[in-house]
Amino acid sequence: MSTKQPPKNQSLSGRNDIALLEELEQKILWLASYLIHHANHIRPSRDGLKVGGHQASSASMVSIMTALYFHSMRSEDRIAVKPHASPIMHAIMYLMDRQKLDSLKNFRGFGGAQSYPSITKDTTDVDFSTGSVGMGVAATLFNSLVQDYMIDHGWVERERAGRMIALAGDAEFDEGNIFEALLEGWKHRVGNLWWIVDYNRQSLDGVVDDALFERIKGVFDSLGWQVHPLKYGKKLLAAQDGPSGEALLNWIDNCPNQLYSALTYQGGSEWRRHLELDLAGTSGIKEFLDSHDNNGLQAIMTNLGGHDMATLTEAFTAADDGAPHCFIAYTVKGYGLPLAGHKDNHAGMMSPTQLSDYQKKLGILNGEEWDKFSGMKTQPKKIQAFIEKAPYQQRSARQKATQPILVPEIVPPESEQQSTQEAFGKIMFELAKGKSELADHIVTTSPDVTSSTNLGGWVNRRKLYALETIADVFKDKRIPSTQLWSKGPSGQHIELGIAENNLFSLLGQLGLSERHFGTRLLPVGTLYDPFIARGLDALNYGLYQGARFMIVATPSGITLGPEGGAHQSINTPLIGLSQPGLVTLEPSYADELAVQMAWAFSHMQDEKGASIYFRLSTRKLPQLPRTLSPIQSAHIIEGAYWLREPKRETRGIIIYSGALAPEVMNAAETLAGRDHGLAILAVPSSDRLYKGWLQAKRNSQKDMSHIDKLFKNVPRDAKLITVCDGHPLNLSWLGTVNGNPVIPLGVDEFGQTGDLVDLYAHHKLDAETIVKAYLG
Ligand SMILES: Cc1ncc(C[n+]2csc(CCOP(=O)(O)OP(=O)(O)O)c2C)c(N)n1
Ligand SMILES: [Mg+2]
Repeated sequence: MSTKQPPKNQSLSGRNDIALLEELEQKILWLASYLIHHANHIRPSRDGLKVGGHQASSASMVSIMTALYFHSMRSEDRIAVKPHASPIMHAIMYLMDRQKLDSLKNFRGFGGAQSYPSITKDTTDVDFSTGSVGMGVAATLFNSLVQDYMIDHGWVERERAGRMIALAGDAEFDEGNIFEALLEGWKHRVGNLWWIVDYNRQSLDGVVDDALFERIKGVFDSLGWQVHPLKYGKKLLAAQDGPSGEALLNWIDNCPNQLYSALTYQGGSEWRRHLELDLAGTSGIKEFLDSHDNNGLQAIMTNLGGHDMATLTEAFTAADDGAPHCFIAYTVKGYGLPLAGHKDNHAGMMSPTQLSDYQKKLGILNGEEWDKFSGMKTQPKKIQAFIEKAPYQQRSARQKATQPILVPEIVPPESEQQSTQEAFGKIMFELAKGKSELADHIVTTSPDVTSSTNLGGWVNRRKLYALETIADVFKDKRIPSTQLWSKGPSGQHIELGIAENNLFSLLGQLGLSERHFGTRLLPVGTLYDPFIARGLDALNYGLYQGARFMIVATPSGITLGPEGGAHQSINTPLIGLSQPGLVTLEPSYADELAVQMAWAFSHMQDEKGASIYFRLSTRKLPQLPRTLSPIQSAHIIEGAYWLREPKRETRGIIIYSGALAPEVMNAAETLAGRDHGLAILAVPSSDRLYKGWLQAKRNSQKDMSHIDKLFKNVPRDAKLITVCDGHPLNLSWLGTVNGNPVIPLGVDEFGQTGDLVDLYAHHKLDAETIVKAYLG
């Protein structure tokens, strides 16, 4: 992988005060351990639940994080902290005067410092939320790609590029999303990326396989990363020079992870016993052992690179070339605590007695547990000055985009017959052709389904994004193709491989561009609707972080017919309905889509807005000959409008969403002669309708919700026949609004191949079933 232009180096001279860093490290470890202890043993419990926190997982990260925050990180760098090391992050923020003491005291309490770093819930400046292991690690890679995009589009100065740093647990590398991301990163030649692996050789349940890291290292090597194993600290390296040094380091190299962990837990006397036995006869070993007491022996045998300040700071300083770097930092889980090395220590916590002994050892007086300097040898003033001078402290407050980006008029494409997917493609094409701020800030992406989701026209105009210009060979050779897809730094479409996880991870970072880089992007990602499930955790992760993006999922439902059951989506409307941070829209007609898209681009920018999920279809529907009135448009945005209003004699209402509109129209035609009271309600967004209703009910607002208003004249005994190409729950909730009886039509079993006539009949979504339901 070629390296990037290295970002401007801030001078780190004079920062190399290892002793002070070591002192700070001890203070941070204390504060992190104590804030967990306080939450579990001191703060009164009102519900009897264990509060938790991870003292051992935090301890293994303490040296790395001290080195980074107080020495190596620059103000532009962004960091994803291993979820269960959040106490270390909170302690560091507290020392830097960026975290309130009250929040520490309320760790894991309501409104307090969060269990896992959270952009939206922590009050400090968190760069990446973490929690679902693997997600935060991959997020740094995608944010690096977004940074390149921002630089190439002139929104970030190249010299101000930050390093994207992930602090990962070793067991996080069991998560497949990391490897999916790595391959994608290689394709896009991402750089300015540091992944620092806390190689404590332990996971939640036990000890990690000895050889695992060799394999993982191989992956990084083959993908062009610079890999830096930080195995031995300076003391161990110095011991190497002694007569028994080589033998000693060989012994450590060959020591199984399980044994190393166990000896770390047991301490000096056990190290001695094993070394005496295993290295008996080695020249110089006796002298080596005799020259260290048990504490000294424990210190030297656990002097791993990931806890050695000089090793860490040197390695970080040397890695300033813009390339992707992976540091495999050997650490001890529970480092410096009585929990060190024990395989069951993941959720382990120091007992009050152990904590009190630890406090005494550090010289922290009773009552001074939260004091920033208590027990430290160096003068508080000197420490304070050191903390203030850390390059990280030059971070300025997050920039906010000043003005929302105006959304130009979106005209519905004209055609008597068209699908919503087609209409989406045409709208995007028109935006691409036109000159608007909106179009310039849109960035599209798709996991290998760009053309089959109808984004091809947009890409023809706005081109593919790449670091360097790459010619379109087909075009140059004058081979006719509908895809004129040249690549270059000004392109606005980021092409991804098939992994949907990556799509959502990228959208999550694109959707945070304003937070990270001060300029808002409007990301639009397309995929097939059923494969949303493939990337659900990444989708949830992006939304949890507050990212704003638009997903266009198409085709959808059983309406994609011949593609069969593996491609037919059933429960996606319910995912949309129940997912916080996401508004789900499922129009039937091109004019509805146009109204919703214009609204959606604004809503994505609204402080109280959300991300958007369009569920679109490839079925061409005869369009309704109409021009929408402002009231109709407003109703479309609210989620529903009457196609045929109810009357006093109404005994049934057909309510539908999406691609099944023709079945409803056919049923209405059949019923036309027989029943004059038939009403038809179009629901282009069950989600908007539901949320509006829920909010009004919960707030017992005097204002009626949109559905309350629409249902005002609906007779109480009128039957609601709900029709959608997805799980029937999507619309059947409407029965609870006024207690009307419901006949919920929809899909609740796996699909299969077939044409629409057979499939709709099989799933009981055809006009005949609707008529029967109405008359029955
Ligand atoms: C997706 C996901 N699965 C499971 C968990 C529960 N979990 C939290 S930490 C952990 C083990 C992590 O081990 P490692 O990454 O080595 O971190 P360490 O505590 O050793 O530093 C697990 C399984 C989680 N947070 N996220
Ligand atoms: Mg681990």
